[in-house]
Amino acid sequence: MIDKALEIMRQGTRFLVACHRRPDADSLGSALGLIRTLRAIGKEATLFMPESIPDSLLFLLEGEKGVAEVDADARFDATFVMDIAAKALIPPRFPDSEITGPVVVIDHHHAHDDVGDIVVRDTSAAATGEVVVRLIDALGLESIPAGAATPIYAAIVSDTGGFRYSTTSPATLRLGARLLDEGVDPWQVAQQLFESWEPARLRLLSAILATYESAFDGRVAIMRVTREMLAICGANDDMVEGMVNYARRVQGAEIGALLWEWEVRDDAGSHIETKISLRSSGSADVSVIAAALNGGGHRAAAATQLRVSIDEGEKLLHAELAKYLAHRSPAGDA
Ligand SMILES: [Mn+2]
Repeated sequence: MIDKALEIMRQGTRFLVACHRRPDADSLGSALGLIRTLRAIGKEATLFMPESIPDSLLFLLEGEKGVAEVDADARFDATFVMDIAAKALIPPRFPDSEITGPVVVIDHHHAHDDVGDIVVRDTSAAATGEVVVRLIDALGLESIPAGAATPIYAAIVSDTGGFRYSTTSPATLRLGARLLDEGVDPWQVAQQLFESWEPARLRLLSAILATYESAFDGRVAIMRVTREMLAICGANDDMVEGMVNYARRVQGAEIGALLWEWEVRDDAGSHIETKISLRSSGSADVSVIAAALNGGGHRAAAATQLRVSIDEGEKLLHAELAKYLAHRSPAGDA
């Protein structure tokens, strides 16, 4: 499908580029990389940005003015959606198909459903940013277009956990080197992405770490975050992102889990549901546990959201963990 996507990029003139719902560094970085590539080949490109961007990613915009809504009479030759594996992740207020034109998905996940009219999905890529570079090369451009290198680098650094995850391939590292050759400042990106915490976030980390409990003889590390903890710390939900990874780093823990009280607002007011984020430190496949709880994800990272209290959510999680771990030896070679 990459040929079809290239044909659309070459033949069209006006494009819309969107991230997935609640954009992260890979989604936004690859969107900006693609936008600056489209402009480099003489096209018009608009960033569709219906939600707020986390503070840690604002540096990537560099003056880019996204639009929160698209005019009813706007017509695009195609709309790209970056880093999206499921229809449920299409952003809010996504325009109708007569406005968007064909929807082109650029992604690296294993798909959950058939989102998109044209799909460029490379599951060997560590990040969608890496797929964008494949498009740049396939277009025959001699170098990474101006303004594209830093967002693409941020996409890759973020999705590989700083070139640490097993998805980091020789090609990923070569691409990292190539992006530094293009002038990317690695510390600037790392500092913005990982080392610019508001004080409230550090207080929240401290509160979450204090809830740590070891379960199943240390094979599972469980932490939680409640609305009350967020309020006391002056923190918001965006700041919870990534906290589950601290559970994964406990020695002997095959699985790290974070139970998260989540406020759902709807016409009837608001109510509390429980999100459960799961991480594997290696061989455990947490997508199996998430799927048993009506969620999804990958082997290494998965999640679900249940219409239950946090205590009830913990009970349900325990029951699924018990089933899953019963079939595995603690050494993890089941
Ligand atoms: Mn990604």
